[in-house]
Amino acid sequence: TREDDASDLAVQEAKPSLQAPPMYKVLLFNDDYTPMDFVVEVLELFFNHNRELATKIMLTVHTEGKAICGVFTRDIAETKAMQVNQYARESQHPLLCEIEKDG
Ligand code: TYC
Repeated sequence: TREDDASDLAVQEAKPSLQAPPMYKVLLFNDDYTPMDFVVEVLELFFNHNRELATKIMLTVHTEGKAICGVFTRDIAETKAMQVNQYARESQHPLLCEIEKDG
């Protein structure tokens, strides 16, 4: 309406965002030294997985070389990977976590 056109000059109207944000996989990689219990703890602490799923993901990493821990927007994925790598370093384990664009 003419009133709406006029009020657009002063008021920012909310517009629904139609595009889902790009998603990033957080991957955990196998190594020969990190204890299995530590990897399960990481998956519980940083990804909120229960013991059963954390154990399954850890064993997938152990046998396949890597596995997906979760899929997040870029900022969340980067933060989780940093937190995991920092905790592993502090604990003197070589565990490696990386992110990869989904799709
Ligand atoms: N391969 C390790 C071991 O035998 C266990 C392990 C699992 C390490 C998953 C890293 O991301 C990992 N102790």
